[in-house]
Amino acid sequence: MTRLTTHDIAKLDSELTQYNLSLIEKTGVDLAAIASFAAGITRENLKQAIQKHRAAVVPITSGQGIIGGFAESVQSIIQFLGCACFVTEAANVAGIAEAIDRKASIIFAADDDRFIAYHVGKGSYVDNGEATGRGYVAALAHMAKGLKGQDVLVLGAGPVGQGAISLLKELGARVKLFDLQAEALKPYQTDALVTLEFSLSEALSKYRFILDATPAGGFIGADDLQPLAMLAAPGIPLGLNLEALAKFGPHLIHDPLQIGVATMLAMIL
Ligand code: PYL
Repeated sequence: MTRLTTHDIAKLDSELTQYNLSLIEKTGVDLAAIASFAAGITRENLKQAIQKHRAAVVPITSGQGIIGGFAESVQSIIQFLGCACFVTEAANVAGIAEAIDRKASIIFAADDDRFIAYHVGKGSYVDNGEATGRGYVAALAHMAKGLKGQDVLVLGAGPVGQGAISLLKELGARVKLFDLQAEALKPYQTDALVTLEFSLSEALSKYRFILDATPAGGFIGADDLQPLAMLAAPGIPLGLNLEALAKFGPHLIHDPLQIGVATMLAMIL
């Protein structure tokens, strides 16, 4: 998983309303609708369930340490969806204890390897990778006005790609999977619903709908894609180069945290 920088999330909270409007423009629905679709609940269910919860975000100092603005950005996305949320004063285990003392029902926390939402009552958790993959497929499905029976190219079979594949299968899409690591493809070699692709350039030109779940940046050029290509790209940095971004921007879903965090909340409730 690529580690975000403070720069990646600098204006996230102040631009959430504008971001939500751009989602509606591209997909026809808002962040709450995308997250609830990914979680398999209605937007109304999400709004009702949220009222019963209070979330905490606990900063974690392990590994490369705290990312300036990360906890506050997660908090702003959760609050934007209408859920009460606070960032604990303390970090790490003291922060977890503070969250529980302050009656948090859901605890969000990320180190350099995992980012999870933990449901205190149920004792279960949701992983950001799976949630992000499902959330981005939900956005792509709305932008494409449905993916049933459609070929969808998934780049990357890591946690995000795996989350994406699980929802694509539920939607009846025909999954085409590319990954540089043969090892990552092993679980799908006997999967009848997934076709493996071995040439990136061929796959990019062959499929209109693309989910880029790789951590590689700038490897997709404007001429690599079909003229009517639609892309959902959770990966940081962005896989499209600047020329491709200029051409496909209106049909590209890409953000550093919003869809992933919103879907974590919808899935954990
Ligand atoms: C969850 C993000 C999405 C993309 N990359 C992931 C990342 O940057 N993970 C590291 C998060 C570290 C957070 C730090 C803090 O501020 O609590 N431990």
